[in-house]
This record gives sequence, structure tokens and C-alpha cells, in this order.
Amino acid sequence: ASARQVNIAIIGAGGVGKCFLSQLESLAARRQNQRLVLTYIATSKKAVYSDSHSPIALDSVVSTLSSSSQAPLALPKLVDYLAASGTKTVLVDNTSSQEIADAYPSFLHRGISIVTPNKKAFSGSYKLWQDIFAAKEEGGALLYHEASCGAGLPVISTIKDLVETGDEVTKIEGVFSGTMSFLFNSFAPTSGSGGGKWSAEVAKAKELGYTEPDPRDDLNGLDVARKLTILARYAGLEVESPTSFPVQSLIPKELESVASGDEFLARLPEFDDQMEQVKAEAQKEGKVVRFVGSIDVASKQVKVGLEKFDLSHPIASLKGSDNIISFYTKRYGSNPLIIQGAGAGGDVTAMGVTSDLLKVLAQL
Ligand code: NHO
Repeated sequence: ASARQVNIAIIGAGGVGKCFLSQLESLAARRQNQRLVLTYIATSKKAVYSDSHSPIALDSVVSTLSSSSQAPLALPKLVDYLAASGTKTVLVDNTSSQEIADAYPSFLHRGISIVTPNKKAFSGSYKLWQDIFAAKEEGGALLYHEASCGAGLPVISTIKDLVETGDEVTKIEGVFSGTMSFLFNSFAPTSGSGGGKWSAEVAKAKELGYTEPDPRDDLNGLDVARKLTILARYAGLEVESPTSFPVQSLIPKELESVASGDEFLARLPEFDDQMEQVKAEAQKEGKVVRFVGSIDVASKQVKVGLEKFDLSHPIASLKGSDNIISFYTKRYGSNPLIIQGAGAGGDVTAMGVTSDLLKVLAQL
């Protein structure tokens, strides 16, 4: 292997992973990935790799993977396998696995860099967060996770830049979920009319592929809580976990334990009146309701839930499934630095991963 070669190992080939693979392939056409050699790829069921770390062809990787009879390596074995190549290596984790996130310290410790959209590592226990950054230092590895918040939007890089250049973040607020954004923009539009029943909007969002397979995974607020945990930690707060601050769930108590997502959707209309009331209360004040997250650094308050906004507020007039994130800082004063745009979807999320990979390549 040439001194400039960088090996890449990929775990996960789902919605985001497939888009990432196609972006990786198109880097070749633009001569940006000539140094990159794919030596390992796996899903939860299958893998492709060889003991000699031979290159896996990118143009046919999806079919090679689906026809493979190799099983994925257990994580400790994977760490050894990647470290044994003697070549600089980047692991791209395109899963949402907690188990893989828990193993980041062992990869980083051995000098293996990591690029990922997986929120679990950075929003798990505070101990894991500390272990990850300690292992990164010790191993001299690089670590980027832009797509863990706001998909391809430059959210993580922005907060890091603010903090590292000595600005002080005082408050962060915004809409952090593409699903929640879509739901409220259609349920309670600023025009005041046109919004359908809550249950119908949830069903529509699912049909359009905006929600998780079980919409409760979006409606419980945990996805937003994870993103806020990550940002709060970069802003300097030692948030213990995504369940250590108030998170409002939009799942009616009675439906928390129904067996399936389909049964949940079938029974959701029984609770339409509750959401209708929330919407009407906001309307009485000339406002609309939105599902937001906020971090107040001075008072160390992090919270996630419904809030009312004036129709002229940027959060109220969001479109589609866009995210909006406002950073209030000492330097920016009372006019926050605002980032807005598509916050969900395979291609934009994969872009966050691919651009992180290019940053790593530039430094290795
Ligand atoms: P999939 O489609 O379920 O694919 C997961 C892949 O990982 C599969 O190939 C599976 O076999 C593999 N896998 C899982 N566990 C494994 C294991 N233990 N070993 C080996 N392989 C394993 O998931 P996605 O949609 O492709 O997501 C991948 C990652 O990107 C997740 O961590 C997800 O949270 C993250 N991500 C996705 C999105 C998105 O739009 N799809 C976003 C951000 C991050 O900004 C987006 C977002 O937050 C969407 C959010 N729902 C919202 O705002 O509404």
C-alpha cells in the first residue's frame, strides 16, 4: 500500500448507507477518492472482506454484499482486523446501533478514525462521551459526526467553530426533527386553514416516508432529545443522558403500549380532540404550535416539547420537513446565527457523512 492510501470500512447499508455508497462512488469520477480503498463492508446479516485486506470494487458493492455468504465480524475482531492492515483506516458507521457506538473507544484507541450519522455514541451516557474523546486523543484518531444533528446542515461544525474560537453560546433553540417539522407545518399552517386532523397528518407523514416505521419513535421526542444532548454537551453542559431533562411525548398514555405501529395509527383518531384543543389555544393568541427543543446555557435548562410562536417567527413559517437551528452567542448578540434547510432524508444525511470523510482524508 502507498503511504497515502487510506482504508475505509463501512457498517450499514440502509437508507443513508446506500446514498453514502453512491456518493462515495461518484467521488472517484472527481478524482477525490483515489487514496481510498474499501476493505470491509457489513450490514447486520452479511459482510464482505478478506484476510489480505484486498480492495472491494465500489461500483458493484451493493450486489457483492447482497450475494455474500460471509458473516459480519464481531466488534472486537473487527477492531483487530482493521488495525492489522498497517494502513490508516476510517470506519464509517451508518447504523443506529448502540452496540457499535459503545465500541467507538476501542476503535479510536487503536488509531482508527470514525465518521458517522449515528446519534447513539454522542447522546448516550456522559461516561461514553468522555471515553470517546479520551480514546480519540490517545489514539491520535479523527472523529466527525455532522449528520447526527440536522442531517447535512452544518450544525455540529458550527457549534464547534463557535466554541473553539472563544465565542460563548448562551442559547440554542429550534426545530430539530424533520418528521415533527412536517407534521406541525401541515397540521397547524400559518395560514390558519388547511390543516387536517392530527391523526390524518401522522398517517400522511408515514405514507410519504417521513416517519420511522413505527411513528411512535418520532412522536416520543427522544430523537430530538438526543440531538439536544449532543449540542448541549458541545455548549459546555454535562448533560447525563437524553432522558435527564424534560421531554414531552406526543404519544397518548393509552397508546404507549399498543403492540404495533399500525394499531397505534388505527387508534390515534380517538385522541384528535386533544391536539385540536392545543391548536385552538394557540390560535386564540394569534399563534401556532410547534415541536421545539431549547438549551439555555446559563440556567442549564434543556427541554423538548410543544411551544406557541407568533406567525412572524422564523420557527412558525418553516416549510416541509425543514429544520431550523438558532445559535445565540456573545458575539452574535441578539440576532442569532441561524441554520435552516432539509433536516431529514437519505441523500442530505449522506452528504454530511461524505463531507466528514473528505475532512478526515485531508488530514490523514
Ligand atoms: P436503516 O435504513 O435502518 O439502515 C441501517 C443499516 O445498518 C442496515 O443496513 C442494517 O443492516 C445496519 N445495521 C444495523 N445494526 C447493525 C449492526 N449491529 N451491525 C451491522 N450492521 C447493522 O437506517 P438509516 O435511515 O440508513 O439511518 C442510518 C443512521 O443515520 C442512523 O443512525 C440514523 O439515526 C442516522 N440518521 C438518519 C437520518 C435520516 O434522515 N434517515 C437523519 C440523521 C441521522 O437527519 C436525519 C434525521 O434525524 C431524521 C429524523 N427521523 C428526523 O429528523 O425526522
